[in-house]
Formats: sequence, structure tokens, C-alpha cells
Amino acid sequence: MTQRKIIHLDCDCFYAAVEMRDDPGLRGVPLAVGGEGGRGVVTTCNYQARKFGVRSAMPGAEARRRCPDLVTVPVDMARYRAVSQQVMAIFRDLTDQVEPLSLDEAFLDVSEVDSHRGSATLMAEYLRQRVREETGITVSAGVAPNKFLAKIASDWQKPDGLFVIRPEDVAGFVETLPVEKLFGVGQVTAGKLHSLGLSTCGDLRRAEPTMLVERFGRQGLKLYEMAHGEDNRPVVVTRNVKSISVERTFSRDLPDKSACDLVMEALVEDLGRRLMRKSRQKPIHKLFVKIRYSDFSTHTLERVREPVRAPLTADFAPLLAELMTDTERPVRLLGLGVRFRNDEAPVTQLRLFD
Ligand code: TTP
Ligand code: MG
Repeated sequence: MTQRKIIHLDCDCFYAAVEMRDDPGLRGVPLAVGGEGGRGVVTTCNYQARKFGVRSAMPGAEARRRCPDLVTVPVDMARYRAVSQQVMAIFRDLTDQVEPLSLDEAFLDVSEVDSHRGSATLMAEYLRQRVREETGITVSAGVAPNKFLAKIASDWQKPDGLFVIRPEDVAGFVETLPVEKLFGVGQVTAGKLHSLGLSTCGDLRRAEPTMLVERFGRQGLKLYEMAHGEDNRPVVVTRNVKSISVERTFSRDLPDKSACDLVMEALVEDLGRRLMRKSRQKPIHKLFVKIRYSDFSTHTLERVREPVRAPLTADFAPLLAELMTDTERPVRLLGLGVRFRNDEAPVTQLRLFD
């Protein structure tokens, strides 16, 4: 197998970083995004707030109990998405082998990149610098021979850090790596491992694989592989689906608008199924309908309609009403669909070890 060169990049306290960039008054204070008022949870917080134990997904009240001086600002996804697009565009400038994992992180396979003397370390520094200069936020990077180690490496020197695991460093690095750092190892599994005397990947490497499988089933094998620093998953370049639509051409024209209304219900159901399959996570930005009359003239109408997760017939009905001014005209094709907000998040989150 050829040796890969993978870079994992992950922006530091991403939403909070954007907020601090845009409001200097927020820079010197412990800051959380979301969780303001009585309800809601913190999405993220800056590193100053982390010193007090504030964390992502913590209820706002708990966060303020831990850090009474905490400043909170509301979530503003549109701004974070715009910065995310800029960041991903910088990554794609270096290589098209980019796999975004969320708005603020991505894997890059730079095995075939010749620029920067072919050095993944220089590439990572270059990307970090460009993101800082062009977007005003910092991103941490990990360089390693595979995805699993690159992701651990990007976290190693956070914030604003770079950590490199060269192929010859892998064995030494995983030897002392705590099992908690392995993907899929939460408190429960960690507790079980500790009770077996296994607290580092070195311990895991020396364990009997059969014993691991007996105790942990399939996960046991994964643990064993990860403890050896092995991971063969390729970087998967995820295509950014921009819209989903359904349409139907009728062998006999629909006679009028009320017939179209009926058919529309079925189309909306179809669309719902496709949305579930293809893009349940993606925020919808626009709805559109399309009709082709019996004389083949084709018309579409598109309207901003957000935020809608699963649009209903009632959401499309006003568009059809607006588009179909002559309700008695026979229709040969009817279609409808959604356009997604243009962000860089992948269509579906890939499960790491499946
Ligand atoms: P992360 O990269 O996990 O966190 P972060 O960028 O805020 O901080 P770090 O420096 O440790 O990387 O997530 C990216 C963004 O996703 C984060 O800024 C806010 C959002 N997010 C949530 O909305 N809820 C969550 O539970 C988490 C973990 C993140
Ligand atoms: Mg991050």
C-alpha cells in the first residue's frame, strides 16, 4: 500500500472565533455562542471560557454557573457559513481532494501535491497562514499518514497549532496515547478498558486481539487496529448537492389547476422521501415549482422559503398559484424541488469507522 499524506484542519472555537473577529469587544472576555437567556445550550465557547469548564452542548444556565462573567451572543449561522465557504475554498485551492466533515473541519489528501516541495507540513503551515490572513480566524492542523492520526494530531496543539506525526513516529506516538483519544471510546468503554489494565494504545497493542473481540465485539478489532495507528480509509471527496427536485410528465395532460394540486401532493411526498435519503441535514433555502403547458412552454418560479426542513404541500401551493395564472390551461409536466443553502457541509456525515 502506498503511503498517504493526510492533513486534518479544524478551526479553533469556530463560531466564537467569527464572533470575536467581528466584534473586538468580545475578544478579551469569556464568550459563549448560544445558551443566552433561560433556554438553549452553548454551541461553543472561546478558550477563555473553557478555562472555567464551559463546554459545547452545555445548558446556558450551567455555563453561567461555572463562569459568572460569561458573555453570550446568539447563533448566526449565515455568517459562520460564509466563513466556512471561504475556508474550504482556500483548502480546495491546494487540492481538490478535500473531504469536509462539518463547517469548520476537513480532511485533505495531499499525497499527490507537488507544491511546497511536496511537504505536507509546509502545506499545512501555508493553509493555516492563508486562513488567518484571509478570514481572520485561526485553524489548527494535524499531518499524518492516515485520517485517524491526522485528526488526533490537529487536536494535539490546539488552539492555533500544528502537529505532525511522520510515518516513523507512529509507533512511538500511539504507545502513550490514552485510549480515550480513540474514536468511539467514551466513558463506558474507557472504564472497561481501564479495569482490564488497558489505559494507553501501547497497552492495547500488547493485548490479545481475541480477548478484545470477546469483550468488545466488533469494536474490539477496531480498537486493536487503531492502537497500531492503522487506518486505511481514503479521503472521500463529497459532492456538494445544491438542489433536489422531482418532476413528472403526463401522457395525458392534466386538464386544470385543481388536477395539478392533487398531483402536487404526490410529488411533495416523493420529494420528502428523496430529502430523507439524500440530505436530511441540509438547510433548505428556496422552493421552486415548474410547469410545462401542453404547448411545451415551460415556466418556473422560485421563492426563498427558510428555514424549512421538510416542506409540505402547503409550502408549494402558493408558488403554483402564483405561477399558474390561467387555471384552465392543460399541463403536461409538473415538477417541484428545493435549493439548499450554499454551504460546505457534506451531504451526509460519514461514520468514521464503518
Ligand atoms: P468543533 O470543531 O467541535 O468545536 P470548535 O471549533 O468550537 O472548537 P475547537 O477549537 O475545539 O475545534 O465544532 C465546530 C463548530 O460546530 C463550533 O464552533 C460550534 C458547532 N458545534 C455545535 O453547534 N454544537 C456542538 O455540540 C459542537 C461540538 C459544535
Ligand atoms: Mg473546531
